[in-house]
Amino acid sequence: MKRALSQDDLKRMVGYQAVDDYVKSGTVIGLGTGSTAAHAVDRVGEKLKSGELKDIIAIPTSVRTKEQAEKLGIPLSTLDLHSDLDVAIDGADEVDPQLNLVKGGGGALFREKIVELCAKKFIVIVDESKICDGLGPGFPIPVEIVPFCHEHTMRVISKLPALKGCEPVLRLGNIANNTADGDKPAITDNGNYIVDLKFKTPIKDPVAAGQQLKATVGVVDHGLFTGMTTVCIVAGKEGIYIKE
Ligand code: ABF
Repeated sequence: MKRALSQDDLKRMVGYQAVDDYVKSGTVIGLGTGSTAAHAVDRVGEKLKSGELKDIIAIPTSVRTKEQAEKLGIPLSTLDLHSDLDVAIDGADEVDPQLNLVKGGGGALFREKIVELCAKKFIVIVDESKICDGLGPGFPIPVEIVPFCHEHTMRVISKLPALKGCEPVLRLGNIANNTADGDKPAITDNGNYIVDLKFKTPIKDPVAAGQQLKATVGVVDHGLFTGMTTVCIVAGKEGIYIKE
């Protein structure tokens, strides 16, 4: 009897597909963070080992991804040395009909954003559970803030007009854990805190929400990735499809 596909099978399918379709020899690539992106990183390692891919330089978006890539023997660099990437591949927490994203459930949103903005193509890989009609209620919007006066910054965020109705919750515990456990603030790879903004209804204007967050002193960056996606590769029980 055929085994039903698990969520991890779906994540692996899109991770492999993205590498097979978009990563060419002799290019500079951005490696995302999270359990879906980890499959793409594995695939790059596998193809380098078999000789199918050659002369890749990869920029990781987190310490976790850097460690995974090192173990696989993927040659790594930084944005300081390579500002122009051919392609970046990463997962997401939510994808809306305009391919705007919520990212940062894994706490790596700042490095993800700075790397993915430098890529000519940004390929988003998700299983179907991440597709939504509007960003906000399905997954809290993570915001990276500096620890100094963080309670003040959280109050300021809760009053931003485009974020009306949000409840800011300081993330506790391990950075990769988006359920608040532990009693100490989670610390990002950049030494900052993460605030998860909870919404009961979809954000009306994700671009304005992102702009207002970015203009707030104390905010490093936020998990709204608007207008960045080139294509989104989605895996559902019926197979893989592309949204662009
Ligand atoms: C990263 O990993 C994030 O920006 C997003 O928060 C998360 C998605 O996690 P997963 O692929 O494990 O569902 O891409």
